[in-house]
Amino acid sequence: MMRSPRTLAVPLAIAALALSACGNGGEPSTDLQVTTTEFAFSPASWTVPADQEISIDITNNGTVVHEWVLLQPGVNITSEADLPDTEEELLADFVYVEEEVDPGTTKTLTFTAPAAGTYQVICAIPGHFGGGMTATLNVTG
Ligand SMILES: [Cu+2]
Repeated sequence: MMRSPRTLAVPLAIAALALSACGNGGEPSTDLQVTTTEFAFSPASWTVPADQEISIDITNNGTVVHEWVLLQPGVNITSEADLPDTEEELLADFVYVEEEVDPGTTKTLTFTAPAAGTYQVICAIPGHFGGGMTATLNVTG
């Protein structure tokens, strides 16, 4: 027996509500969004499939420049003191991919998702991690 369109409509509506309420709702997606403010990412977690091309629209609703910085596999910081002193060391040893966005603007960052795992996202502008700008990228295998 085929399901009638009517019986499908309710589960689909519930799924759509869940997606709009919590970013990508824990389901892997290659098309992400984030809003930055002082001092938070919203949402603060995303789920993507491993090794796929990912696109994230980063909208800065704050009043100062913010960054979306995906840290390298195995790198987790608990305070800004864990970050190196130079931009060169930061890029070489900590950053997987990053984008910087001016207030009131949106940029789209594309990158290839790393292997399955849990990765930290931060804003590396001084004072912002300490203010609360940390988030999680979950990569599913
Ligand atoms: Cu910031």
